[in-house]
Amino acid sequence: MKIASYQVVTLAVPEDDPLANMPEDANRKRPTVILRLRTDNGIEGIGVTLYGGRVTRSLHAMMEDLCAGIVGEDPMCNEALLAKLRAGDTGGPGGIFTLALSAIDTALWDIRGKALDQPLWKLLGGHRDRVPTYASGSLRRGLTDKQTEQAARILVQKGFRSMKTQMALPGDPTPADELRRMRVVRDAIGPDIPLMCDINQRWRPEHAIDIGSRVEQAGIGLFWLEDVTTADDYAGLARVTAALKTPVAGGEYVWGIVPFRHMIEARSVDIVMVDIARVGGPTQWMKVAAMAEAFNLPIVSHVMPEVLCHMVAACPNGLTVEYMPWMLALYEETPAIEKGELVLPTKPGLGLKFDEKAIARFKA
Ligand code: SMN
Ligand code: MG
Repeated sequence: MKIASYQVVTLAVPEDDPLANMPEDANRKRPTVILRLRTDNGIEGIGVTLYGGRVTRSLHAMMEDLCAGIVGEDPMCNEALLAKLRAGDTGGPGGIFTLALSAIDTALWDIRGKALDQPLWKLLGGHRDRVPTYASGSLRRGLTDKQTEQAARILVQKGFRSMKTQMALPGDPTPADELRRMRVVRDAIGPDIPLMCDINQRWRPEHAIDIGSRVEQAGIGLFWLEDVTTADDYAGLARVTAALKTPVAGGEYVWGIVPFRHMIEARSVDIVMVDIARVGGPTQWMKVAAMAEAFNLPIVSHVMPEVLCHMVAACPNGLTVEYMPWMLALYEETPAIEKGELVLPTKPGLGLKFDEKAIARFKA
C-alpha cells in the first residue's frame, strides 16, 4: 500500500454553541483545515487541524507541501514519514509545521485502522470501550452571570455529568467577582457534578494561589483548575500545584513532547492535558500519555472529542475527554454519549466520515 494523493481544504466553521446555544458571536468563524489522504488501494484517511488563525493560508500551504513529500510512501510507517517530514528546513519544530503534521499523522492512523479493519482506540492500546466526558465551551467567562446560570442548567438537563467553566473574568475582576461566578455555576448544577475551571494562562502564580484558595474555602469543589499561569512557567505552576488541594491541570499550550518532560519532572501539574494539534498528532499524544503514566499522572484530552476519544480510551491513565463540540458538524455521525460516557466506535480507523454537504457549506 502506498500514499497516492491528497486533498487539503480550508473551512470557516461557525463559532456557535451546540451544547447550550449560548454563543458570544455566532457570526464569528473558526478557520479549520481538513485533509484527505488517499492510498493506491482506495483507502481514504482523514485528518483535521486548527489554530492557524490569520495565517491559515500558510497552514494550508504547509500541509500541501508536506503531503507532497510522502506521496509514494508506505502509510503504515508513521515514524519514518514523520522523520522524513521533520528532516531539512521545514520551518519546525513548533508552529504551523506541527499543526500540519498532526493532521497528517491522524490521517495515517485512520488509513492504518481502515487497512486492518480495526478502530483506532484498539490499535493504540484498547484499554476500554467507553470513556467519561465533560461538557466544554459553553460556560465561558464572556457570558453574564445570568447567561452562565441558564447555560449550566441546560447542560445538566441534557445529561452532562461533568462540565467546565472559566475564571479570569473580563475587565478588572476582584477575587470576589471570580468567586461569585463560581457560586453561580455551582448553585446552578448542584453539589454532585464534577466541575472544572479554566484560567487560560491569565493569572500570575500568586494570584492563582489566592483565588484558588478562596474557591477551596468557599467549598465550591473543583475537579481541576486549568492553565492557572503561563504554560511554560514550570516552577510557577509547581508552586501553585503544591499550594492548592485542588488538582491543577495543564499542557494544552505547549508544543511537541519535550515540554511535558520538564512539566512532569517539576511536578507542575497533577493532570496532564495534551492538545493533539500542538503535540503533533496521535503518535506523539500517546508518547506523552506513557510519560504521564510512568509518573503516576492521569492524562486528558483537549478539543476534538470525536478524534481524542480514541487516545483517551487507549491508555490506562486516560481520565476524561473534553466534549468541545466545535467540529462535530463536519461529520455524518460522531460518538454517542451514554450516562456521561462517550461510546467508542466499532468502525475502522477514526470511525468518522465527513458530511460532504457540511464541508461544502463551510468551505472558506
Ligand atoms: C481552549 C483553548 C483554546 C482553544 C479551545 C479551547 C480551552 C479549553 O482552553 O481547554 O477548552
Ligand atoms: Mg483549556
